[in-house]
Amino acid sequence: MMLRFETAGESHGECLVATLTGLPASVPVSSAAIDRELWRRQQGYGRGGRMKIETDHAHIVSGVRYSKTIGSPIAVLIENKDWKNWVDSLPVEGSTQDEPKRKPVTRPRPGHADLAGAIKYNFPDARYILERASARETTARVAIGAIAKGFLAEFGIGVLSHVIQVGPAQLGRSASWDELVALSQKDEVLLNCVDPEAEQRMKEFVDLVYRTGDTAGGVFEVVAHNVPPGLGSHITWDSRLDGRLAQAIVSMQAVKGVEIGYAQEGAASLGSAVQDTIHYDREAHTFTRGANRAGGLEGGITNGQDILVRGFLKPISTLRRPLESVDLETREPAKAAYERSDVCVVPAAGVVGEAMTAIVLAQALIEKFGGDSLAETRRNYCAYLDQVKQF
Ligand code: EPS
Repeated sequence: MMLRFETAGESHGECLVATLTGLPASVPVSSAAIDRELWRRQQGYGRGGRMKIETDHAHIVSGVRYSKTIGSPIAVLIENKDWKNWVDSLPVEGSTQDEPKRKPVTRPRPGHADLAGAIKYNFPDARYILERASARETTARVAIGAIAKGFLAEFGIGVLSHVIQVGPAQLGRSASWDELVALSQKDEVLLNCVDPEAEQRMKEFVDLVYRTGDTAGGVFEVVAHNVPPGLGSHITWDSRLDGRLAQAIVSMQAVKGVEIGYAQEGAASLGSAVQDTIHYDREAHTFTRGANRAGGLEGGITNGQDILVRGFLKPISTLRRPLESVDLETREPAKAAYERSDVCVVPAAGVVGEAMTAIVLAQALIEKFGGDSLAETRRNYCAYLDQVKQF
């Protein structure tokens, strides 16, 4: 992979860290633009108490000078304001004398990484597992995704998201790119749905699950607009871009499924109704398609239509009315642990989905066009677009 990113950090540790290696030099980077994405990720109806503590800010410490990349690895730090409440129980150094200050989690939550992680890492309780498994980590992904978005914007490519389902409440229609742009510019985010009536139904469902001590899942859709044809490849399993996008989306906390285009609907339909027919516009000298049910990808290659990727989130596993579990110390039945939690995070997950999609597209773009400077990448990109025009 020519463009690589990595994150470090735990939910209640000092900070989150993210690095991005392999972006060409001279790509504009704005910490205000990154902070705007971090803010978007913190929004949404159904978020819990933690978001009242945090105001996420990207502190860029390397790889950027005078607001442009210099080709070296970029490192970003994001402070956990909550850390001050955890310094004593999660110290970096210390001895067993400090043990009483620990906050063990001995009643694993069904659906969380708690039990599987504790068994695997041989910890007597799940504290260290949940600290890293927590969706707090997605803050770092969004910071890197914002930089990837800035890079893609240099090629006219945009990546945005919206919520199409919360619990049983569905949007039930597609959204235009302009609607998504307008949504992304709002300064108040409810459920990040383009339709006020559907959003109201989603809100009512969140209210209902909140009242009953339960949680809500849902579906977000990421749309990548103005993507050139030809990213990704059919030639090997791991160069297929649909597979790479699916991995990126399913790697997100609480995401249990992914769909590219109208996959679910397609599986229940006839082939003649599913494929996007091919046409040719002689005046514009370009191929057109009858629809975009394939979600912009055929054979693992972008076909020039909008990329549509949906992430399916299970309801959050931390419940105010906890489920049956077992105490790891006593092995007796016990209710699962509860400290505090969100009730619905589908809008936030959409923003994370945008970040993951932007990173995968930036990787595919750099693989295809290379370049150590933005000018070189752009030259290669434009030459390819000329070739496509002449095809
Ligand atoms: C999370 C638990 C909650 C969430 C957290 C994800 O955190 P806390 O345990 O501090 O209340 O709010 O999400 C974030 C902190 C975030 O920034 O999105 C979990 O266990 O996954």
